[in-house]
Amino acid sequence: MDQRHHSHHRPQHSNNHHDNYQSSFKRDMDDSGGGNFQHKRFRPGHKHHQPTGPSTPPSSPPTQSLSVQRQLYERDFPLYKQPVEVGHFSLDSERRFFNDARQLRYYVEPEKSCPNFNLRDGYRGRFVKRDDGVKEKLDHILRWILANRSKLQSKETAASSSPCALGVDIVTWRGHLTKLLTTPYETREGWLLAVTRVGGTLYISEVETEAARQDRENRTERHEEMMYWGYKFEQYTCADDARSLPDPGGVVNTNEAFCTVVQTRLAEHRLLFSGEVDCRDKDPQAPSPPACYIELKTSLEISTPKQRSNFHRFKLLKWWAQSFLPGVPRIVAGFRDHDGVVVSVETYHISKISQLIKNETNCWKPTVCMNFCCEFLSFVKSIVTEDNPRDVHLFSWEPHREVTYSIYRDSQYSFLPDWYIREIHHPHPPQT
Ligand code: 0WD
Ligand code: CA
Repeated sequence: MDQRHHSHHRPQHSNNHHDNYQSSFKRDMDDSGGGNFQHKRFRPGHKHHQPTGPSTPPSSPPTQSLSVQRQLYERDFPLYKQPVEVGHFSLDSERRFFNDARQLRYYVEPEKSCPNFNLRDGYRGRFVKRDDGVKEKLDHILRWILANRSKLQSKETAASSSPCALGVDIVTWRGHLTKLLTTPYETREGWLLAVTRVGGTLYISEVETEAARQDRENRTERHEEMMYWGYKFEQYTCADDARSLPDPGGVVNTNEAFCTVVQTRLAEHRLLFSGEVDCRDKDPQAPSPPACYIELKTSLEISTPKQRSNFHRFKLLKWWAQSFLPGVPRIVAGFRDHDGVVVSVETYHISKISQLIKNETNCWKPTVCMNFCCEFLSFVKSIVTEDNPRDVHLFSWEPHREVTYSIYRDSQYSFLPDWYIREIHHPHPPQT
């Protein structure tokens, strides 16, 4: 077992995680007449010892694009602090926000290992689907921030009298970070990420690509139904409280959600993000969140070596990235046949996934995912220096390309609502 992957979440004290740093920033101009730092920075493949501190000194001119090539990110696993749950919220059947855990559900292990859940049941008559044409952007997270500002004003922030009002560098959805982690291995779907700096914090919110919009508007009936299957599996395995049982006869409403809000650090980037959590361990003795949380998945049953290999190379990458980020330790997967009948249920421990995929040729590496994400965040910090809610830097990536960006003011891309900007500029209300 690779020890580094055992200690994912633990701060690494021994060697500087910036050792062995190879820059993948790329300028669109010649590296002529640059200072010492630039010279090192842009020599491809050159290793150097970067001093600790900000990765982009103010003297360094902003770079124009960021390479996504895997080999640039094959270095030591970066520091990723154990994610801490700083709060949570719920969205009800009408998508209303509540600053509590009313939507948290409890995992109930299926009676048999071969449970025979029919995931098609209820699709026609007991399904309320969220309108995915409505773009909520970061609104729910922003609501949570306003309701919980005192919890964010950490001792650390107060002591350092940081100019950064929230005490974090990045605010985003976990799903956006998942996309960043998997980018070096993604060959099909690009992304657009809008970034705005306010009070020293960078807010990152996804913009739907034109291709994604077309896919969404042209889904087949079969695809629409299959999207329901995952939610139906949740209903078969989750109860509303620790003492009750699942109710497969109820309505599936995908407006409902329970989201955890976690704080962590990736190298020098202090992150605050939220992610939807399917359920928790119902044992009251279970470890505290996020360690008691369980991610639920469904996937086509694996019948051939080729299918197993593809599952390891593509699906486990996404599953690992999504749960690793918030520190969710387990995934329970329901394997189904083509008719939507679950034929087996298996548990995956996140900490064991890198071991599971080791013998796969051409496989993904956790360190590449994390180093790319880290470098993307450094890239964004170096470019988005204006602190203005009206400004958006739109970072754009398509498979086989580099990450590039464009700049907008008062455009369709502005995403921080007035109610948030007004409140966040007020002095932080005294704690009661
Ligand atoms: O409007 C949008 N485009 C977005 C909405 C973008 C990002 C997030 N969201 C909302 C989702 O509606 C959901 O409430 O944020 C919450 C989830 O955020 P996340 O955890 O950062 O997203 P992700 O990790 O991609 O998805 C987690 C789960 C999914 O589980 P699976 O096992 O399929 O990965 O959130 C659900 C889904 O169950 N989910 C959604 N539910 C309704 N509408 C959506 C969506 N658009 N996206 C993910
Ligand atoms: Ca899930």
